[in-house]
Amino acid sequence: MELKKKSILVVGLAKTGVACARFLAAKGAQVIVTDMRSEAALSTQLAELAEYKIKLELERHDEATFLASDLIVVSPGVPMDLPQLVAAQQSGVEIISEVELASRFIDAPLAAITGTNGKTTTTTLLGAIFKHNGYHTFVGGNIGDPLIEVAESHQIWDQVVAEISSFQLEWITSFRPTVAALLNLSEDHLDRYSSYQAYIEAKLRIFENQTEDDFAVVNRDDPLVWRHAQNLKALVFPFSRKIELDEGIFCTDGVITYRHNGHEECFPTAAIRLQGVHNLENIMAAIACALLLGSRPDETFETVLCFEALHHRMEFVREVKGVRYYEDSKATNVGSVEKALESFSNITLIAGGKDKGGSYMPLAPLIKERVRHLVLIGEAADRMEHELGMLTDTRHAASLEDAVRISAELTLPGGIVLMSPACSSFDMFKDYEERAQRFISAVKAL
Ligand code: UMA
Ligand code: ADP
Repeated sequence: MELKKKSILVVGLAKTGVACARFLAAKGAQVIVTDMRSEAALSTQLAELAEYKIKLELERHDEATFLASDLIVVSPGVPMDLPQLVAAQQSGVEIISEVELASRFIDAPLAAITGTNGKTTTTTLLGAIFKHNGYHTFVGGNIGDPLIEVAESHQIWDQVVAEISSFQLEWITSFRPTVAALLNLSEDHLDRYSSYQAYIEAKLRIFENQTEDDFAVVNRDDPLVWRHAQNLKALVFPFSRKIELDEGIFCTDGVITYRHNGHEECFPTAAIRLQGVHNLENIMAAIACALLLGSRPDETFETVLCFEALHHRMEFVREVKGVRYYEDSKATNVGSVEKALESFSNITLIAGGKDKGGSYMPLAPLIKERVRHLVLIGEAADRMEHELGMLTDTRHAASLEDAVRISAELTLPGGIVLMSPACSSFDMFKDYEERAQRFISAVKAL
């Protein structure tokens, strides 16, 4: 792909925009960056670009600049229906996402992981497996380090593992993972998409450019995923914790079995540290990707055995007066909260935050069965009360600290206080990590 002297517009100047602008400028492109934020708000990002010749258009998106560009590279946080993007698309300007740009410069096999939940856990585990197998491995994408850094690094990578969000897939044209995994599908990001179907279609684009030389690792137990896996061009490699498969990976009677081309590998699950049925799914998906891309079974399973749960995903914090406190700040949608509620009983649930537009009703059976008290915070509190409040004792709290205090008063010894919000954190906190730390501090202060 020739970039020299091309006029390239980068939309959004956070992590992705900075990495793209740097990469493109180093390749000799004439780079313009546009962001709705001000120069003062972007001082950190601008400092990172100080040594490059880059034109800035801040606090506005100028349609004329979009239309005059040879290529537009869009950050994931910028919605597809931005009027300036729509106008540029209509006038035939090429528009791509950052992962599309990156993939055009990646030579190594690419394992791409998507799904509503479990992406970060699976991506991290797969990266660890490859590294333990001795591969020089880049791990990035939605997990934190933009994928374009693979190309920027000028290193020769043996494996590239990318966590991929629906946002990143919106502007792909040739992005083609050697192995693409779809872990599950449930409602999320309905503040960005016009419908659940639109979100699903964005996610399914991960398979769009694959051929019969590639693999699609898919959840056989998720009816929606399995239905959409029927017409893929790639070889479908299912995982299941319910049924035995002739080709694929499955878990029965405490043994994970991998079967491919008449070859079989077995791994007993008893000594695995990562707990929960959802994590068993993540583990099987990671093993499948690893073995399909050439990892050795022994090193792969050694990594699985040692792998611990990542922070802020159903993490035990402390026991106070016979009540156990768990923090699940990364549970930002209904699908992940369902897994948390399935893991405990006698629960005081702290939930709420920035509403993403989906329904909370799928939680109703588990709330009714397992949640004794529901303590609500944030912008979503009223809607959650409206949809779930009649099912259990429900309270409102003015802050997270208040919610912890109310929960401590309400919960009897033997009970569980679980913060599993079903919402993003941006109404009250910088991000889910800050929300987690605030919860941990409040619990430690009890
Ligand atoms: N902006 C505009 N105009 C707009 C919208 C946004 O100028 O209309 C600007 C904002 O002012 C801001 C920039 O665009 O300066 C934000 O860009 P961004 O949101 O894409 O932020 P990045 O830091 O580049 O982070 C992105 C991903 N963010 C999102 O998808 C929202 C990060 O995923 C990812 O780690 C990073 O790229 C590296 O690949 C975060 C995320 O929340 C963790 N992802 C969602 C999720 O996991 O649920 C999908
Ligand atoms: P993601 O990167 O997709 O957000 P994480 O691994 O960070 O996934 O986990 C996010 C939340 O989802 C946590 O609350 C975690 O307990 C839960 N979770 C992890 N894996 C799964 C899965 N396979 N199915 C449902 N929920 C999951």
